[in-house]
Parts: sequence; C-alpha cells; structure tokens
Amino acid sequence: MVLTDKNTQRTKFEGAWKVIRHELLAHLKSCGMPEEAINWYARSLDYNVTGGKLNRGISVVDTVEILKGRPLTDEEYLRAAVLGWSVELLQAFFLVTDDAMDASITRRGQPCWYRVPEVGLIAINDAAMLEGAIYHLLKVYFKKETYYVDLLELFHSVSYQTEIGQLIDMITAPPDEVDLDKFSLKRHSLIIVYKTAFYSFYLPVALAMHFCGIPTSYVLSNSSTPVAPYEVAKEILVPLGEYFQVQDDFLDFSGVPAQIGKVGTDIVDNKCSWCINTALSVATPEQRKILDENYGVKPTPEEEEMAKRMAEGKNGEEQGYLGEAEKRVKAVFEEIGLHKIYEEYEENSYKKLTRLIDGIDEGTPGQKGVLKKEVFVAFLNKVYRRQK
Ligand code: GPP
Ligand code: MG
Ligand code: MG
Ligand code: MG
Repeated sequence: MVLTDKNTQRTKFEGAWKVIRHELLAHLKSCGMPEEAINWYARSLDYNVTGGKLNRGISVVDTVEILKGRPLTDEEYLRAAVLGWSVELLQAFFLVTDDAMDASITRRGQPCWYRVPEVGLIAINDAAMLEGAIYHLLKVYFKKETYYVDLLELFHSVSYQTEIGQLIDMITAPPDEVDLDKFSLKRHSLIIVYKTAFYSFYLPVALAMHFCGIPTSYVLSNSSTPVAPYEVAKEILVPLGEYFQVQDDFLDFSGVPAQIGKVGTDIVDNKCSWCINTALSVATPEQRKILDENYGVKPTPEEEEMAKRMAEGKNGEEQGYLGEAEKRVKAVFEEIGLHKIYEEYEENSYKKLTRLIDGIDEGTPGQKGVLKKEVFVAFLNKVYRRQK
C-alpha cells in the first residue's frame, strides 16, 4: 500500500520533470543554440538529474501538501514540483563537481559524469549550467510572486553554505598529508552540517514554507509568544541532516555498489568521516597504528585499474575491488564493532529527533498556515534505517 503510494508519487513527480526539461531545452533553442548544444545539454540533464532517490525534490511537494492540508491543484502541483526539481538540479550540480573532487568512480550505478570520455573537464561547465537552470526556472515560474526574492536568497545562501562545507571537507582531507590527529567528531559535525544538512533538509522545507506563504514570524492561537517558524524548522532539520550524512559515511564503508549506486572512496580519500572518527575514539594502540599506516593510502595503479574495471563490469553486487591498505582499514572498522556502534547511533538519533519534533507547537488543532509536526515525521521516516 505504502509502496504503491510512493511509486505513484515518484511517477507524478517525474511527470513534472518532462515539462521542466522541455522548458530548459526550449530556452536554449530560443537563444539560437545549435542542435549539438541542445543535445549535449539534454544528455547532461538526463544523465545527472534523474535516476537518484529524488527524496529531496519529492519532499518539497510532500511538505506543501502537508502544510496546505489538502491535495494540490494541477497548477499548484507543477509549481511545487518546479521547486522540488530545482533542489534536484542543485544536488546534480553538487554531485557532478563533488565526484570530480573526490575522484569517485560511479554514481547512481553509472560512471561519474566527468569520467565519461567525451565529457572530461566540460563537466565543470555542465555543472554550472545545472545550477543556472535553477534560476531560469525560478524566473519563469515565480518572478511575479512576493516571495520570489526569498526563494532566490534561500538558494543563494544555502548554496554558499554547502560550498563552505565542501571546502572544509576537502581541506581536512589533504591527499598527501594523512594526519589522523587533525580529525575529531566536532570537526566532522561542522563539515556535515554545512556540506549536507542545509541543502538536503532545510532547503526543501523552507522552499515549501515560502510557497505556502508562511511568514518569518507568527503568533499561535493558544499563546502570545511569537514563533519564528524558519528557525524552528532549522533546529530540527539540521540535526536530521547530520544524521543523514552519518548514514552516508557509514554506507560508504558498509554498502556494496549495487545497493548504494556508488563505490565508496572515503578511506582512500582520507575523509574526516563518521567511521574513522568513531574508530579513533575506541581503537587500541595496535589498531591505531594500522589506521595511521593505511588510512588515506592511495591504491597502487594496478589496484586502481582493477577497481575501475570492476565498477563498470557486471559485478555490482560484489563489494567492489579493494586495495590492500583499504582492506586493512576496513578490517579494523569491523574489529571495533562499527556496525553495532552505528546501530546504537541510529536508534539514539531517531529518539532524539522524535523528541525534538514532539516539542513543536502547532497551536490549536487545525490552525492553518503554521508549521506541522507531520512535515518532520515524514522526513524522518524517509531516512530512518535507510540502506541506500
Ligand atoms: C556529500 O558529500 C556532500 C555533497 C555531495 C555536497 C557537495 C558540495 C559541493 C559544493 C560540491 P560526499 O562526498 O560524502 O557525497 P557522496 O558520498 O555522495 O560522494
Ligand atoms: Mg563524494
Ligand atoms: Mg565529497
Ligand atoms: Mg559520502
């Protein structure tokens, strides 16, 4: 039952993409661009925007429906979906560039865009165009709205926050200078709040709130103290986003490519991930020595070649090819019981987030135009115990 609902939702959301894709390509045509440019852009959009889980995008539409408390008209649905697809375009922009920066091999079960032979460095421009598409769509669909500037400002500030987060993610993981003393769970938390939480969690909900006309401050019918709903949303969605990125870090270690659609690179890339920080906090001196000697160690050229061949072959259900150093790090992660520690983390996060959500005041039952717990419950249930 729930599954059918989810599939129907996805199909409907993908239906809106057809309209949006057509709009973007028609715009290029109207600029007099040659056929080959239009075909290139179409291929980049098809390769990079669709095919993911679409959680962020669909959440915008879901949140709008919850806040309005009724099904949307066709026109409302399309406009809410434009905001949802704009989040997916932002995500595509980040992923194309992130994969190049992380030297990743596959994404969503296919080679990363920059690794497609005829693409290479053009991926940088393709990524910028994926971002540019957002602002074109906002102009076409929202220019006349009083909240147009709020949408622009939100996309700009959240993008900037994510880029700041990506910067600290990258510079905490220099490829030629592995120093595990530089890592800490505090640094990790700062990285993931900035690089993931704002754009993946706060952005979709804040967009939906603007779309529904929720003001920056209101007074509930059962109290005289003003509420700042965007701040309330942030206080829940930022820790929810942190939990989501810890899951991403854990899946990078524990997931197989067929499950997560990508080959994990955090160990080889010397990333300040939840896994290494947790391992460091409990490692014995012997285990610490193994981590010091093997974390962030690049595979040999032969190992790298094997890893790429395996990723592109039919071996998706397998673990993927691991270099010797990476294998040794993973063995320590297993030894310290990382799976068990993660399970406990996951249960504690769920409890903590549920408590935060329970603390939201919705005013008197049925009060319209205010934040609702259901927005956050729906989000939490989407990510709780996720396997991809
Ligand atoms: C996730 O990091 C964070 C992003 C994809 C944001 C990137 C931001 C930019 C400004 C480029 P990750 O590297 O762990 O993601 P994944 O595991 O999916 O590669
Ligand atoms: Mg990455
Ligand atoms: Mg990254
Ligand atoms: Mg990751």
